Amino acid sequence: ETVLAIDIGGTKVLGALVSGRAVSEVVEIATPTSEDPRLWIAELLQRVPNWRGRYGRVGAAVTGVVEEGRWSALNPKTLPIPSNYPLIDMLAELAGSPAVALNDAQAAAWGEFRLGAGQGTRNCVFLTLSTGIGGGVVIDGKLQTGLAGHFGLFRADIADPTPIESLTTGRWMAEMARAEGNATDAKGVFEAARNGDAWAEEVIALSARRIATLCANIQLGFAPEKIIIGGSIGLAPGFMARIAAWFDDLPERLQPTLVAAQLGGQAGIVGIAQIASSIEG
Ligand code: ADP
Ligand code: BMX
Repeated sequence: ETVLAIDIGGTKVLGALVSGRAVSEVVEIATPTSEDPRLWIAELLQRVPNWRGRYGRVGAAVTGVVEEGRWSALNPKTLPIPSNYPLIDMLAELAGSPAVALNDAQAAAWGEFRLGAGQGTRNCVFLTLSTGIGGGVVIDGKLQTGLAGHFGLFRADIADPTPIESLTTGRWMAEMARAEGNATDAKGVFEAARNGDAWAEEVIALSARRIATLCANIQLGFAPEKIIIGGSIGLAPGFMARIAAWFDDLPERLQPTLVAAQLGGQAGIVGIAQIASSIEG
């Protein structure tokens, strides 16, 4: 069955028609800044009027926490989502079909577990290094949903509300660039580093070191067979290797195994399509 699959991140929204692993007609827009999430979906659907009638289900993989069909931000700096927004009802109404929704990294974890780099494992963790840091955990073949896996919100100190994602990924890299007088995004920081700018090199090195710390702690928490890395920052050339280089300092049995998402930036839409196809309705 064909699924209208939508991935809403802090930076971009992807839409596609997905059937199993086959992804067709991907569209991408910058995440809208209007207040009402209904307008975000409407903006995407307006781009693809000819998709009507070509899918039987709709599934959304979204930044933020989804509990009983309701959607909220944990870190409004990643995306300011109205609290307890009735996401599944809105999707079903706009798309005119049965709907499912899950956190973006959880959906991607499921996509990778079933059809990507997590195949053959029983326990794996997916980490998206993107606008923020998202996590999805599969334990004994079962995807953990709701709040579980929100590693980007881990803090170093309960008395300091700054989460690790605000010290490592997209939004932070852009802030660091601004502090250097460069109005650019994380992508621009990677470009600057390739051009030999020392400040950009330092930003990337510090981010990789902090994320290596996070991965080492995840390994102790869940002992996943693999930690699968996705997101545009996670998949930027050389970045995973910089994280993994820190593991050499750990005792061997504590070292995580990092692998790149096989479905790349499509892990979320493939994963949510798998889940949408399996529901009744
Ligand atoms: P989202 O968070 O919306 O799911 P992404 O996974 O694309 O989206 O992550 C967005 C972040 O990745 C932004 O901070 C953006 O600047 C950065 N980015 C996009 N492309 C690249 C690239 N080629 N190299 C490094 N960073 C990138
Ligand atoms: C944040 C949190 C997670 C999300 C992660 C990655 C919000 C709005 N989002 O930790 O739910 O999985 O960001 O999101 O609180 P992305 O936009 O970087 O993919």
